[in-house]
Amino acid sequence: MTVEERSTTLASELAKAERTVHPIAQLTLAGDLSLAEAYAVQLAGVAQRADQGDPVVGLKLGFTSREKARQMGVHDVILGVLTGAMDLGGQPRIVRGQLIHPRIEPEVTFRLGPGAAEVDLADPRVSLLDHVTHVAAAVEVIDSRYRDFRFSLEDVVADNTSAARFAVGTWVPIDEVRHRISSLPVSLRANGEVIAEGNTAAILGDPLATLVAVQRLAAEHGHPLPASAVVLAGAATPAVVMTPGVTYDVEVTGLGGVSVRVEE
Ligand code: OOG
Ligand code: MG
Repeated sequence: MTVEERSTTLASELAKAERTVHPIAQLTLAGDLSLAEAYAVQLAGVAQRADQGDPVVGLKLGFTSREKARQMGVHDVILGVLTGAMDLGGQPRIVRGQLIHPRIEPEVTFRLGPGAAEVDLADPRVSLLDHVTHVAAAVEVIDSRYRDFRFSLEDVVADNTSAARFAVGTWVPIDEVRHRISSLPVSLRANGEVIAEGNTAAILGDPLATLVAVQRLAAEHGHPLPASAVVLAGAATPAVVMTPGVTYDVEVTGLGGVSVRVEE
């Protein structure tokens, strides 16, 4: 089997787990997988989605919060891809039975201007930071395709960083909040009760710093960057298991909020 064939095969196994809502064993239990190979599996999966009419709409970072990385037992920042089908849109709802074991994360998200898609991310004179136009509060719903939500760094990279769904609050022009985005309180409520609290400072010390990591990893592994990309900066608190019948509200003080409901 060639390297490409192996990537495609492993990507198909992960896609099947997602489609059938049936978790699989970690890939690294069956054989060695380097980080570069894991990114190749991830990007093979993204190419399969695109072939099926589900386009790339953005990128996401994982493990940008130390607490979050500790929760999952990993040690490095990872990059994943967001596609159109993951966007929950204006009335965010999770349909029971479509996801394996969803968890919710309160996040901050950036929007890049259309020009960002044209730049050479490997060019040291280029800075994705200069392309940020808007910022918003966001929800990410992660759903590992691995049994028990357990994985190594390579496993979770191959599984597109557990990306499953996301919802974005109202976009705010970056210039209105640039000076205070590095330290805003973040809360997550379940049916009105606070279940997690954090601060945007937990996201690499400053959520804007994530653009540097996105650029580095995207250049290194060959990630696509669409026009007007959405970039999820990473969770500000550890992820929380989602329960049917519960409405979750994320609030980033001074930036906005977004809610998602899990159907009964
Ligand atoms: C990987 C995804 C982590 C974040 O915001 O840190 C992530 C996982 O924990 O399953 O999205
Ligand atoms: Mg996340």
